[in-house]
Amino acid sequence: MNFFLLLIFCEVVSIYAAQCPSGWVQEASSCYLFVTSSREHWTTSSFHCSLHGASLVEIDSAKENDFLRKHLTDLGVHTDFWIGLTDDSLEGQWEWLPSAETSGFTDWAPGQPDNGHNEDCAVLSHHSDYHWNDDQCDNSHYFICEKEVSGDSMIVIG
Ligand SMILES: [Ca+2]
Ligand SMILES: [Ca+2]
Ligand SMILES: [Ca+2]
Repeated sequence: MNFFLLLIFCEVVSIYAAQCPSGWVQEASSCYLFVTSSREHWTTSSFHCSLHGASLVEIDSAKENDFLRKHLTDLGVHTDFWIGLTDDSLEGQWEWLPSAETSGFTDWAPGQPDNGHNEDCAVLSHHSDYHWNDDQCDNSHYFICEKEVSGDSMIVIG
């Protein structure tokens, strides 16, 4: 490989490497952080994501849902993860926060959401093959943050 080609190759690598911060996983136009360092209440999880310029994950499509479920299966931590879905403001009306988008795509586990113990926050449920379950918001779980892929590095390279 001559030097010029090597230079192009390195720049292409740096473009892709720079898209998500270290430790985040890129899929389509989003960066995801799977937080398994501490278990937090739903609200605290949301706050932790905001410190990263992100939000709890908002799942818009079957494709995104499949990616997350596969990634959690591959992680092999066998526990629930908070997602950004809540019906805390109006029982039974599920919305994504902070975007306040009403849920379109859903993937509830059979029999869920059941508001079993006044459950107003959603998890990807390990016991249900990472389909969704509503859980009590003050239970402590790992969580997933999501933010848009940054376009800044593209401008620098260009
Ligand atoms: Ca999303
Ligand atoms: Ca509820
Ligand atoms: Ca439930």
